Amino acid sequence: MTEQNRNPGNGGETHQQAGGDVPVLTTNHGVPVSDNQNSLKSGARGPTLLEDFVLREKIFHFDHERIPERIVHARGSGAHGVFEATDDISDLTRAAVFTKGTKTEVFTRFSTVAGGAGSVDTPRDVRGFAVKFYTTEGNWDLVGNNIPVFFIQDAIKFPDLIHSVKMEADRAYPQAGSAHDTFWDWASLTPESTHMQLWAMSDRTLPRSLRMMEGFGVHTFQLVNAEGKSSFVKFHWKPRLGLQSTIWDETLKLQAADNDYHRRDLWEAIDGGDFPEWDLGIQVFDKAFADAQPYDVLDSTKLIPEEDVPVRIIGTMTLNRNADNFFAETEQVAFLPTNVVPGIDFSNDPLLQGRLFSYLDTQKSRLGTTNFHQIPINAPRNDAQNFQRDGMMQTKVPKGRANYEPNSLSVIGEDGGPRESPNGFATTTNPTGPDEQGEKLRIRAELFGDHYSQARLFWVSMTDNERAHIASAFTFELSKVGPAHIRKRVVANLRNVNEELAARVADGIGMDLPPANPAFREPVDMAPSPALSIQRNMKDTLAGRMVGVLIADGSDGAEIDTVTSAIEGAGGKVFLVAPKVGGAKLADGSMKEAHGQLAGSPSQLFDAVAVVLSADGARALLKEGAAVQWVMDAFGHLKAVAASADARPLLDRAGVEKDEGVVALDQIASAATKRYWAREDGVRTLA
Ligand code: HDE
Repeated sequence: MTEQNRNPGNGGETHQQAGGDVPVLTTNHGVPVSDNQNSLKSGARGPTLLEDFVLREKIFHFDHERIPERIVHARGSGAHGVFEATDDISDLTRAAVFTKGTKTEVFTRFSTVAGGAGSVDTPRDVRGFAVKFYTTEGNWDLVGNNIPVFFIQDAIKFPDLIHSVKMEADRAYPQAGSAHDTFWDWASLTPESTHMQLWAMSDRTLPRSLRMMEGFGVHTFQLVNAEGKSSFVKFHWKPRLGLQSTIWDETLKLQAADNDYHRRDLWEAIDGGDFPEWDLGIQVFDKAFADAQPYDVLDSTKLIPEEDVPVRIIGTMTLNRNADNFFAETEQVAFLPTNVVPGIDFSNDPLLQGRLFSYLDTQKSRLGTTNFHQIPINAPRNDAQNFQRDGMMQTKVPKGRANYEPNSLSVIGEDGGPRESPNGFATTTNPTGPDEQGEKLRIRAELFGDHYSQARLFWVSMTDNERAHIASAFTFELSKVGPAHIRKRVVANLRNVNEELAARVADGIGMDLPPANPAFREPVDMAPSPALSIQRNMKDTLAGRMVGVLIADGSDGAEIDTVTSAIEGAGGKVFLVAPKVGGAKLADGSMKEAHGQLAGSPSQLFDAVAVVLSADGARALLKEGAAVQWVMDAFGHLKAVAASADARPLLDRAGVEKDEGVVALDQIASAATKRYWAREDGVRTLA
């Protein structure tokens, strides 16, 4: 408990004094501080004195509070959790983290890519999905994205990609999106980015929640068993809540309603004990499979359809604890794709290979010291033991003289230090894949030249609605691109993916269809992969979802209770919205407190809505633009709209037409689990 004390000598301001169990305020060097609110002056109205070490330390520390933000993935949210291995895969890997039944502490950070740390949560952007496993054999970092492929095939192109997508160099905008000249200039000149362009323009980049997106290791890795036998592997995270995205208009409005929408959603879910879970899955295959595919498994612009190699679930991650301190943990966490453990190894994917040196370098410059691994969030739980010494901010105190290897001091009774382990990490000598070595060439393998087959695969695997969204997204982004020659090049490239897509986009931006861009390698048609569609992989559930309930003076308390218990009974959450934050005076005269005020709680924040109004209440709200918009948006964003009979005039004013998603209050629980896709305009079936 803090005892507050008014200091009469200083204008009666508040001073908090230590007492009882309350710790004494000290400087960084432990010197007790008597006054934290007044600097040392030469007389009450005189100059501040240089000798005031309390003031200087406080301000100096503050001046240095910021560290360089990540060049990419600057804006992120992190949480602690646990990974439990649920299947025996000892035939595939000797990694201890995968021993069935083993529980391993993890820290996971989700991020957007292009925006700075202070940008918003909901731009159209790829999401980072990085997990640090603190295993008994050291840290394993699976640093992936929510999209299974990447824009480029070779790490040497990464700075170009990132420079083009981040804010433009002269004007410093846009802050977080790809809808601008430089990105599309670069992308249209880089045909290998076509497949990922389709993913980026799809609903994958508009997740409803970080808890409702998949994660992918992207690259091909290797698993190595105790006998040294290796297999190729791709890693997948599958959210237990199913996949879900928002639609574009909803996303734009979400950004206006809450810049921290995803961060808040994750925090509040964990804080409320609603722990998000993902299953970890693997696609395992061998060289014979790899050699038989029309794509190169070392090419990160390609995926392996789940229909060809099913995803085998081998464990579950549960995020069950929010960070105690954002800076110390989420900001300082340093992921390194080089952090692999015995039993997991790299492949020759040239994009992965390039990442292997980048991250160590970036962490050293970002965190300012070669000892960044000693920061608690980065420190392995099995204690690092080696002869690396000194460096800035060394926090350990190594003992003894032996800081070199080999040494023999232990024989004379001194600690000779750590020794190698026969079970330690050893690069596999049994690479599963194309491990050709040869002349030194700046070159890529033959099959890397196919830039369109999997973009086609993605297109044909979408539902009609998802295809409409992709065409609209290209149209939107290209509408933000000034130079006509760039727009033309993007469309010329899309003709190699699908003629109808190209035609829709050309029409959308008002352009004649340009000749197709010559394909370096003729694309092949692959069988559709339903696993790639979000709409097909949504779950009809209220778990993890929130229903907004609009009430006003005169609403019926019994109706509110019915709706609330139906939603909560189905595992959802209720958010009561009223014109005044204090709540509404119900029909029986009692006051019902609201969770939020109408203008600050637009319906895009919810997965479905219910409108519980009396005839007078509905009449009053007809004049409130925010109320009409609330209902109109919920309907337009394809959500269930449940309403009391008396609320109908408000629904009519909002243009709500009757369909199976517009229901009576007692139907809310089942209606709210779905989106009503038939409401969308401009959706055509695949030609
Ligand atoms: Fe990254 N990437 N990346 N990346 N990346 C970084 O490391 C880089 C790539 C990914 O939450 C940086 O700590 C290169 C693919 C995530 O802290 C940097 C290349 C994938 C995160 C870097 C890639 C990723 C990063 C910036 C091309 C998906 C955030 C700050 C070879 C598999 C991790 C930092 C977090 C972060 C470099 C490509 C995912 C500069 C050179 C492919 C999730 O080191």
